[in-house]
Amino acid sequence: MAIKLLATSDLHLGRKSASIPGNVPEASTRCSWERIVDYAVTHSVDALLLAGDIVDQDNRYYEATGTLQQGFDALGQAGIEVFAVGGNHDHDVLPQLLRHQSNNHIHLLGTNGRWETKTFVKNGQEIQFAGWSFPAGSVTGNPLSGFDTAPINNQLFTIGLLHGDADMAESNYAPVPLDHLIKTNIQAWVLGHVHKAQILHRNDPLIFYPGSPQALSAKETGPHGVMQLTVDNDGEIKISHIPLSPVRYEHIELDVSHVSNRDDLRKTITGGIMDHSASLDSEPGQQGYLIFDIGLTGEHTDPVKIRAWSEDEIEDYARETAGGTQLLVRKTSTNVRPAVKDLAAWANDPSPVGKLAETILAIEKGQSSNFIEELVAAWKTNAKELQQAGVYGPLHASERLENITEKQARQYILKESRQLLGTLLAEKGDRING
Ligand SMILES: [Mn+2]
Repeated sequence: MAIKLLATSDLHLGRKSASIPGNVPEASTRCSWERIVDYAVTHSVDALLLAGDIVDQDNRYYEATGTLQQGFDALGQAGIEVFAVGGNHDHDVLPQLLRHQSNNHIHLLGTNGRWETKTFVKNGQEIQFAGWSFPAGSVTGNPLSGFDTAPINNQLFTIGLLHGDADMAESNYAPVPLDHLIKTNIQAWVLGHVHKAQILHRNDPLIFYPGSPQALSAKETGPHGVMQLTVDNDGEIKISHIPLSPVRYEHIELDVSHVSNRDDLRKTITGGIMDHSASLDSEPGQQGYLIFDIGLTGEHTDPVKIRAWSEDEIEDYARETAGGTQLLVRKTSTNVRPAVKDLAAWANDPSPVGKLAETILAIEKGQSSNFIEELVAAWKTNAKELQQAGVYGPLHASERLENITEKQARQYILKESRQLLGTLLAEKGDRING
């Protein structure tokens, strides 16, 4: 016999996945909560583990709590227990919700920032959970520094539940060194806060982020779902990812060098989308959405036209796979190299076209110039200001722009230079031809 568990975090009940048109139920994270509960009941799961941020801070009283309670009730009727810790978003709402309802099968561990353990028994097999909940909306200290091993029974298989930022010392969301988690004498750690599913440590102990069960925006590409764990009598643990998200975001690149008319471009886009969706290990499935960001690449004599055609093409773009998944395009970006006969010759020209040609060639060769250095510095300053702007303040570190790097700056400048050169050459061509 074995104990079967489902682990999840960061559902953010009350929020909706971005870029889904209309007011469809699949956009709401309620959809994933219902899928999780349904999966737990139909697959006879023994317990559900929630590692924080199940309820979204901004919508915590509006629609989220009723939805959460309905799921808890269905789990209770099926005899499924829930072990949970609070995260930075739901540190206050979970204790309130659990106080006022008949939720004896729901165990919120480690309230007030104090570690707590609880055992779980099934068919004579006993395991224990150790958990810590956020006492407030942010925690700058390592939550494991207050970790007391005394209440832990070392004879039992132990699973730790913690919402926090592994190996992010500067984080305001319970930064915890991975080394510290490894040394705790706990056999498995279920972590919350990071939305991408990832296994940080395979064995002794197993340490992982199950990730958010529902992808919330185009930044959260790839499969999202829950982790299933089985713990057998000998303490052997197996882990597998169960995709449940009704929406999946993908970024793809398509070469448009061969495109000579609108029809070619349409075929390229549709073909690329179909090929990519067929290649995925998991589509969102029935009544699900696969939403693409498409980067157009290659070399073309008229990148401006490519861009205009692509914008027409993706407006109201909608297809469907044989499996019933809705295919949508959120946006295209054009990074097409202008097919200029002799970019190197242009590079000596004193005109703006020449300056752009020189810049493109230098970045492509990994070289630099004073002009490029100035652009990189300006880009970095702007990116930093954008990142620190008030509107981004409430976002988690994991939701912010990626770190501002030299490489990103150069890629951005290369893309914009190509775009601008294409535009200038197209205008030149218009004048000559006109
Ligand atoms: Mn969080």
